[in-house]
Amino acid sequence: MNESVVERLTQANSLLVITGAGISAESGIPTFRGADGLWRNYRAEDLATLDAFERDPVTVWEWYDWRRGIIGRAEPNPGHLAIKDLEDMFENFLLITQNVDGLHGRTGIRNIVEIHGNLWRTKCTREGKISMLMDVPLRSIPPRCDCGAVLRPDVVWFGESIPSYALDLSFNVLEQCDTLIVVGTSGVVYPVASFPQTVKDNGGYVVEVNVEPTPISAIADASLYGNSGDILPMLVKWLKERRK
Ligand code: BJW
Repeated sequence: MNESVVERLTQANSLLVITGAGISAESGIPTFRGADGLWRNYRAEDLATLDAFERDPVTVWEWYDWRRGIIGRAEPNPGHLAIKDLEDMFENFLLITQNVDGLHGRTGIRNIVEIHGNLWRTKCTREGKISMLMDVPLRSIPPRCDCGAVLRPDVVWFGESIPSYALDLSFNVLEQCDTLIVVGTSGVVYPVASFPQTVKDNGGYVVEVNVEPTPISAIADASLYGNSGDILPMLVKWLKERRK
């Protein structure tokens, strides 16, 4: 582990962690891009847009039903647990996750923004009512609300706005955060892709954890290459030793 990274992290006043699909890869959940990515078999614009859903809700729900099956059997991995440890170590802490799998929540983490929603929640396409739907597999596709309207997953698709409460909280924390750890994201989907640059512009320190370089590597102060389930627990261990 890079000594100066650990040293710098011990001095953090306000720690922000951002995660993407890579943090859940070691729980057996496919990422979106890359060799075994979800987009390899499906075109994003066929599945992750409102247009696609309105055209063919059955195909879109079948994709979510398949993913819910995988995620329902998955457990948080050492990377998720290490981020919960970081929350316990830093007074000012926020996790912004792009993941909709809910695995961070299952570690008991409290300060979390699920910026792209959660695939265990549904939204009524008529009334906008939000509900939980835990059935795996789904009993009927597409699932319907009590009012008879089709339900949609409560997630953010391409071209849709991030919910304002999630965006406001993220921007507030971005403005005051002095240290960012960005984990397992390809850094190509906005607005989150712009967050590391915002932290840099405000004079903050950015550490990237990924198995390979990404566009974020060019602006990060340090890049730690390897599995997040190995690197993050090691980082926590070193931080704890340094604080003794
Ligand atoms: C490991 C590992 C291990 C593997 N350990 N690492 C500005 C400029 C250009 C375009 C736009 C812009 N602003 C908005 C846009 C449009 C669009 C966008 O960003 N397009 C780009 C593709 C160019 N953004 C939006 O539409 C967003 N809305 C918005 O901004 O509203 C306002 C607006 C709209 C339109 C125009 C302008 C403004 C909404 C984005 C919603 C994204 N939704 C999805 C689906 C969510 C639901 C679902 O899951 O079903 O979110 S798409 C998908 O990508 C998903 C992810 O959260 C997101 C990011 O992917 P992520 O997490 O980075 O995964 P991967 O697979 O790409 O990367 C995995 C990484 O892990 C890799 O780097 C691996 O190396 C690594 N890894 N194993 C560590 N073990």
